[in-house]
Amino acid sequence: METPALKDGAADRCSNPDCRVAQDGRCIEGFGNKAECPQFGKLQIVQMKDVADSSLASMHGVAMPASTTLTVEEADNVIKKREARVIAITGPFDAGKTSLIAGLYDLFNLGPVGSVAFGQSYSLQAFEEAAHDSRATSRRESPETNRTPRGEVRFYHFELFDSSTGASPSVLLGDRAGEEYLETRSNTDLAKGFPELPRADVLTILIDGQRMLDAGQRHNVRSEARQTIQAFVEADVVRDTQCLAVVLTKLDAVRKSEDSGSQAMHDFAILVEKLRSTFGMRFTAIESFAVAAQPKSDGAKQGEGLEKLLAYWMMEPRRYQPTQVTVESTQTDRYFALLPIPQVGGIK
Ligand SMILES: Nc1nc2c(ncn2[C@@H]2O[C@H](COP(=O)(O)OP(=O)(O)O)[C@@H](O)[C@H]2O)c(=O)[nH]1
Ligand SMILES: [Mg+2]
Repeated sequence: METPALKDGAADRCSNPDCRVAQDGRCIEGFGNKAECPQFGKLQIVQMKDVADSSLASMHGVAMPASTTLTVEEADNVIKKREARVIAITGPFDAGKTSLIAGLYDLFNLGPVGSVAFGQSYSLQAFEEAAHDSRATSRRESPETNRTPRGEVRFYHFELFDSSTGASPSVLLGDRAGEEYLETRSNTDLAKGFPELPRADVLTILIDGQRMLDAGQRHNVRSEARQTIQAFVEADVVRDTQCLAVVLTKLDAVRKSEDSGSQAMHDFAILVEKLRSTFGMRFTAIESFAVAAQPKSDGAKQGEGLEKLLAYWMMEPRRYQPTQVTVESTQTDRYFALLPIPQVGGIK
């Protein structure tokens, strides 16, 4: 796996964690010209051996290969040890969940996203794989992707710095197969086995812009979204300390469709209002966003809308505090039963 090189305009950084070139301009390898250094201008891959004092390295009994996605247990260790934002990215298959994660990673490769700069990641290889897959998929006509496997949530990890607030949290993005979220509509108890939901500071639900263009599907898309949130509420896995982000994806396609684009936008706005009136008391805030994480046309810029969504994700949360209890991640029902009552504090 190649280390991802930064593109033009990227921040001055070196993938060698010992190199201070960004601070004092001196290359630790002694290269006179930064362009000659094979490490310069690459994102930093965090190896477990390099982070002796890190939250993950100091975990007991968990061996994690470097740069992959995190399990629930590993994510909990990050949450316990440092300031974190947990984002559950939900929505049906093909709504654009993996593309959203990959699109954000692509933006960080170009430099800060608004006031938010990339620090490091425990999941760099996983981001790189998602981005590669997402770019390859976006070049194909058929929506065939490397499907997110069923039965597990995977957390992508960033450490970010927000210069507007001074916060430097870990951000954990939970990704799971979309079919599983849809299945909660007929069996709400399934949602109790989704550990990313009670942990989430921002529950993010994606609304597939492409499907919203289809008059035959539009109604289904809206009712799926409402029923999915309803299932989460009935399963008691949402907290009133959480924020909800309702995200219309594939904005480029929506804008390009002259006939149905404005109808799709209009219906999306109605959906958001409906969610506010039905679930407003259940969440700290409900906000809507429109994004083009991986546009296939010139209807939107690459990554359009992600800066605003990221700013929402970065808000200081009310916190879920994981317990010290360690249980097998397969015992999700039992694990859920062990979750403590969330602590209150932070935004309202
Ligand atoms: N037009 C357009 N297509 C997109 C965009 N983002 C994702 N897609 C496409 O939507 C399909 C599903 O994306 P994916 O991220 O795999 O969805 P997931 O199943 O929710 O993870 C793929 O064909 C993507 O190329 C976008 O911004 N614009
Ligand atoms: Mg996916």
